[in-house]
Amino acid sequence: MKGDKGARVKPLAPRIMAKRVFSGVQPSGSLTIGNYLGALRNFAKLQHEAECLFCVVDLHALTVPQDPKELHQRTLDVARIFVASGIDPDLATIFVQSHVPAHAELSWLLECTTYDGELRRMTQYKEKAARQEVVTSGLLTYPVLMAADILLYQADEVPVGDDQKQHLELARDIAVRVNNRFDEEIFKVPEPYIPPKTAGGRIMNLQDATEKMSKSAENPRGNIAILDSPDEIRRKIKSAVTDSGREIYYDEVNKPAISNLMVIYSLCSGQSLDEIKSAYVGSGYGQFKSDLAEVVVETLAPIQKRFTELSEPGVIEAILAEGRRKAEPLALPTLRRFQDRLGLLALS
Ligand code: ATP
Ligand code: LTN
Repeated sequence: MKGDKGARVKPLAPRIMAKRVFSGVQPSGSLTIGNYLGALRNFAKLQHEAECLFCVVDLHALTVPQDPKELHQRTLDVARIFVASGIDPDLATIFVQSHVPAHAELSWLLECTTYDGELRRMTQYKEKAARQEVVTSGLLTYPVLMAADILLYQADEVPVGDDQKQHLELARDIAVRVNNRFDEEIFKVPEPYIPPKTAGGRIMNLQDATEKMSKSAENPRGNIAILDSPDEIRRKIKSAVTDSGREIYYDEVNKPAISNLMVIYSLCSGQSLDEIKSAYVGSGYGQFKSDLAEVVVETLAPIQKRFTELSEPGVIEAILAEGRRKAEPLALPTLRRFQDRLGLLALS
């Protein structure tokens, strides 16, 4: 966003872009540096080369129990973090999933073309279901809602972290199946945009380098939240688990914890993994961790500052209202065409 409080400079003419990009983030916890490095940072880059839609996927968060007040607050906060981390509402469309009812409508139609076996074998479903006392059918059908999000906008590309690969493959399978059934391109088949691990595609938990950092993890000690204070960041990095030995080099198999910290260091500082390795020859983990903490604090400081500025009442709400106005007309033609092909009676 350019300018002060609401004085936004509108682009002079609609931008004609060759590609359309869609991605979503759940308001299911406080966003982590994993979300930032794996997804948000790329959103901000892509907005300059594609027509981008970034969505706070509140309906997805309902697949596991949520406190209504917290969900409400987090939905606004995720949108604020989008903008604070560099997504410009004049370049990209930022909106809330439940504000465009077509997502839920298309999801139902797609559920009727998806097999239960396809959903039961999803890794994330199996992992999340194992952690719940009761498993809702929403948790099972969640990847279909994600497919609906993407297919509704005829997205060419979907920037996500590595954990979403399987869900994206399902979205592609569903698109191909529907297109084949009607012998017509009802849906564009989307391409994943997943950074390699060394470029942030899978940031691991600081307390357990075999687990991905996740904002809804029970123990927040393994996460660095984008909004953590400098002291919290220093404390969490100091207590991060390390591997045996004292040397600092990248080796995902034998040194998964140090490798993860090196990736975070590299992406926050702009230094390559080799440069970091050379800089810390003979210095041990202590110095490396305390420098890493400062690099992370410096990376997050401007985001935190912008987040606070965006907390003024009405600012983010106005951005989301405009986002919905831009998103809905893009979604409806696809929904209507699919309804028609299925034989549903048009509104008269
Ligand atoms: P939850 O724990 O509630 O499932 P999450 O932290 O996995 O949430 P999402 O809202 O599901 O976050 O994901 C938002 C985006 O961030 C997705 O593109 C996802 O792939 C990416 N992402 C999430 N965690 C990581 C991570 N540890 N490393 C890299 N990318 C990540
Ligand atoms: N399932 C994703 C969030 C998500 C998403 C999407 C990502 C929902 N709809 C559409 C990309 C495109 C997750 O849990 N990270």
